[in-house]
Amino acid sequence: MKNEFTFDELLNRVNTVKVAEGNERVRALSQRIITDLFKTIDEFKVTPDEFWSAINWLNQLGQLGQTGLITAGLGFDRLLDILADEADQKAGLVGGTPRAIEGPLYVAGAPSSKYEARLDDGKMAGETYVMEGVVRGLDGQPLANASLDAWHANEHGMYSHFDPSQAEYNLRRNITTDEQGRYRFRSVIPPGYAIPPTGPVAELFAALGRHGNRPAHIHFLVSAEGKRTLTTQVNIPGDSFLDDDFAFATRDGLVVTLEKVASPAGYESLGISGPFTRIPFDFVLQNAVQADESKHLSRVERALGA
Ligand code: MBD
Ligand code: FE
Repeated sequence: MKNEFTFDELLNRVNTVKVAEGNERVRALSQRIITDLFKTIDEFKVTPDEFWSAINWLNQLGQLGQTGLITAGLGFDRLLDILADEADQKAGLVGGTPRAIEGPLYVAGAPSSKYEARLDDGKMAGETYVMEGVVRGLDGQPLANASLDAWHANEHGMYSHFDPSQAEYNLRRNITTDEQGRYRFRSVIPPGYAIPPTGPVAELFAALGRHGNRPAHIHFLVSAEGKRTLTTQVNIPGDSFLDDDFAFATRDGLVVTLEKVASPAGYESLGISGPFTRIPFDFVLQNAVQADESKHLSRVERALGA
């Protein structure tokens, strides 16, 4: 037994000490990350004050539930999508609506209805829109009984559940497509999103000299029997952050077109009584390769084996 260590001896000891096999993959990944951090601290001469302020920052981040904001802002969420796209390409799984990151603000269990829904509570300021279209397979066939979750921010760029000032499930709904695979919903066009102005995320972005803005967007989780569940977002055209998203999540094929509609005819059941903006959009789902790909699950639900 020897308890005096050099840098290399300590690193080796940390990375190899064990009383059981543990999990081989967890051991390999943590060895790599610990080694990289040891080297970073040494090469950059990280001081104890710097190290402990970073640990305090991490604790704050976790306490505030903002880890998912940091993963998005540092590009990890988009990285996973790029790697998934590359793997799909190699496997010949191409076509359909492109995936886009889920983000940290999904909430399961939104009120559900057949074919149509209203997302806003009638109090949100802004431009009324109806987004509508068909959920299809790659063969173009409409998918009846597909399940579509839609969620977006309010006029202050805030999401219900995370913003206590909003009612439960405000601007969040689930829609089941009708026999022709159609869906439609009414809401108010959201503005962009900005990270909370104070706190650990704002501190890091200030230190990096970066902004924390996302262009206006609407999130979707879409699933159907035998199809691959799609997580995506569409963007509202004209936003100044469209090509400068802090989460690197906007995609070329996902900027919608806005149509001005003068007459509410045909939209009365959504409570529309005057001019509105129509957003036509079809979702195209790939075939599922494995059955569990069809489950209507968010990223964490999937990871935890729901
Ligand atoms: C959002 O609204 C969002 O969609 C992402 C990806 C990160 C932070 C806020
Ligand atoms: Fe969002």
